[in-house]
Amino acid sequence: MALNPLDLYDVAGALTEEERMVRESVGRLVDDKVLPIIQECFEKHRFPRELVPELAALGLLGSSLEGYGCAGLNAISYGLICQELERGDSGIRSFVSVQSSLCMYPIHAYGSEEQKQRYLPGMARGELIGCFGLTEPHGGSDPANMKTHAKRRGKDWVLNGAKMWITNGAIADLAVVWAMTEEGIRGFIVDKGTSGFAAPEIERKFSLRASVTSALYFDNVVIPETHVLPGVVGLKGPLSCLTQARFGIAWGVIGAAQACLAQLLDYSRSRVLFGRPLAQNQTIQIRLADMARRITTAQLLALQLGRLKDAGRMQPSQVSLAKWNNCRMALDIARDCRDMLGGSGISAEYVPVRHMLNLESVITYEGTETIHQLTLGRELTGFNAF
Ligand code: TGC
Ligand code: FAD
Repeated sequence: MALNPLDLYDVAGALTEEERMVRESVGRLVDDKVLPIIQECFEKHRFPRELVPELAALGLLGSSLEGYGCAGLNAISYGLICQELERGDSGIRSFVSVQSSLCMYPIHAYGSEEQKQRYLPGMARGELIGCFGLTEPHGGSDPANMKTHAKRRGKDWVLNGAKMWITNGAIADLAVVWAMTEEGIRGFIVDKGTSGFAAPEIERKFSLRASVTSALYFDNVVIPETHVLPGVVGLKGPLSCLTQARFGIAWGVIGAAQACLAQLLDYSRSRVLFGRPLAQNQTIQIRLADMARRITTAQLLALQLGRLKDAGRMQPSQVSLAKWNNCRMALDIARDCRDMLGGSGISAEYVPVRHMLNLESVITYEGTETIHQLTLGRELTGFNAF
């Protein structure tokens, strides 16, 4: 029996019935609703906001959270959601990552009951959009050196500073913003329209053009105590959110790589050069085989990471290894597929160049490749080399 070139080790066969159903239903959404419009969205630099109700209807927003209208799915299901969405476009997966792992997760994990009731059901329904402000203009890799700060004034807080490269910022109804206080780093929920708060979109991007990226500015923004996340103080607050989102990215990028390889397999069979299909050349076969090897390795890594997460045993450095390996794998495959398409590789008719440009962001955000290498280096040696 011929193997599935996109799933050589039958990872699909290792899934539970529920996980398989999640993957299939998200896959259908991507085939029917994302793929027909996404290239045009990318070209026009437009986030397809009309898809948000569809994502919500399938339970994809805050899918691994319990209660508050969330689906309560396991970690592997969340990974499969990301994988299918990113097969469409990294921008759609980014939207879901930020909404679920970076905005709903901290409210769920660290928020008061009132905050959870106020925000989570609306966010699960896609009626409220969230963003996550950690990175600052002077350097995102070292968030401990945070300049955005909040000072107590009576019963309120006053927030000042700036955040940069914030996904969903300009379309967000609320921002979870991390700021330095006298007690350490704390999380603040800033509602859209709060006086002194602005979220202008960053317009000139070559990457993630179907996603909204913004700056956030805080000029004496008054935040009531009811909008402070009570459950966490310190850098571990935002870093714990990143662990959730990085897990999803490690799965998501597999989808982007699969989309590129699938297109290249078709193309290399039908393109005839020197009297034979491109696919009949040894060097082309070696390149395709190498892609399949790397995708398979990434799939198995993600699956085991998901099992560790579902068992409550996943460690941040394991997530770093997977984010690093799988982003590198996907970016290299997208670039190599672009090359094997020849001149067509730069055409909007083919997916690799869009995935390649997107993956330049994905390998950078949620911790650059270097940050994850150094995280693993620290795990192995015990020395902090940051
Ligand atoms: P360090 O001393 O290592 O840690 C401080 C405290 O945090 C704890 N911790 C973690 N907790 C949970 N998950 C993790 N991944 C954690 N990593 C560390 C740690 O145990 C400690 O706790 P405690 O109780 O002892 O205080 O902190 P450090 O200052 O040495 O920094 C370490 C480093 C460099 C790895 C960290 O700063 C880092 O990860 N930098 C990269 C920043 C980053 O990834 N930013 C991403 C911004 S969000 C984004 O990009 C969204 S894109 C989304 C999209 O569109 O899809
Ligand atoms: P820098 O930290 O300035 O790094 C520059 C270079 O220096 C990198 O190559 C880095 O690897 C290297 N470097 C850093 N430290 C070391 C070291 N110790 N040793 C050797 N090399 C080092 N952030 C959010 O908070 N929320 C979001 O929603 C969000 N969305 C984003 C969406 C997009 C499209 C992009 C591009 C970014 C987004 N980010 C977001 C920001 C992202 O997390 C940061 O870009 C990333 O963490 C890197 O920070 P930086 O851009 O300031 O680069």
